[in-house]
Amino acid sequence: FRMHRILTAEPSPLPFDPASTALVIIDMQRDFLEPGGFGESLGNDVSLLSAAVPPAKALLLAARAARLLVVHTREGHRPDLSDAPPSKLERGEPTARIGAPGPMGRILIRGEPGHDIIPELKPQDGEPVIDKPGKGAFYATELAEVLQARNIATLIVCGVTTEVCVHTTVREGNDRGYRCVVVGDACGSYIPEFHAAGLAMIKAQGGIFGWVSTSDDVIAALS
Ligand code: TIU
Repeated sequence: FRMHRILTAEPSPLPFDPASTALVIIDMQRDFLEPGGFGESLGNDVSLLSAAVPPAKALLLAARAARLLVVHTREGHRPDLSDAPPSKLERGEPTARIGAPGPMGRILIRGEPGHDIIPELKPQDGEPVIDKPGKGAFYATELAEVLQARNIATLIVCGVTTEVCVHTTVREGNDRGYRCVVVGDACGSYIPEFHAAGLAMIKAQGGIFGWVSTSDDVIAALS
């Protein structure tokens, strides 16, 4: 057992202790990754997210083997939509709005099939699942309490989408004092140039709000 390990990352190597590190998997839900859900209702080609699944699965298996805390998040709302602000419900010109019926149940609603995490990344017993009404995983959730209870200092973050929920969560985490490292190939976006720019923004200016690494480098550091 090595107390301190070094993760290869940009803009600089990141020392970390597995005992105080969590893998946070953002919103790998059918609603974003499969046709007929929220992502497609916004006009997106959801197949653009599928490349992130094998690296995220490999990361999940490595994190479990290294006994990291694994946290899964899901974006979604109460069936009565009481936790969804009108500004979110009314936004844009979607083909179907949040709460509307779709092939995977009501769009972005807790308890519906589309709200589930994809089968490849199904949470195990003992892995907290954080339900979040917003884009950031800290806003209006128990995430801070879950991390504090385990004395977590470093967050290894992956999921979808890079520039929306991953970015918002990392910005929130950075301001709360967590060292946040984003695993680029285990993230995905409907807009490839935003994925690339999103990763570049994090690590620019000396790592202005985090680090960027790869699934291979994280797995090597954990093994
Ligand atoms: N999880 C997440 O990123 N939610 C979004 O709405 N992302 C989009 O890119 N639309």
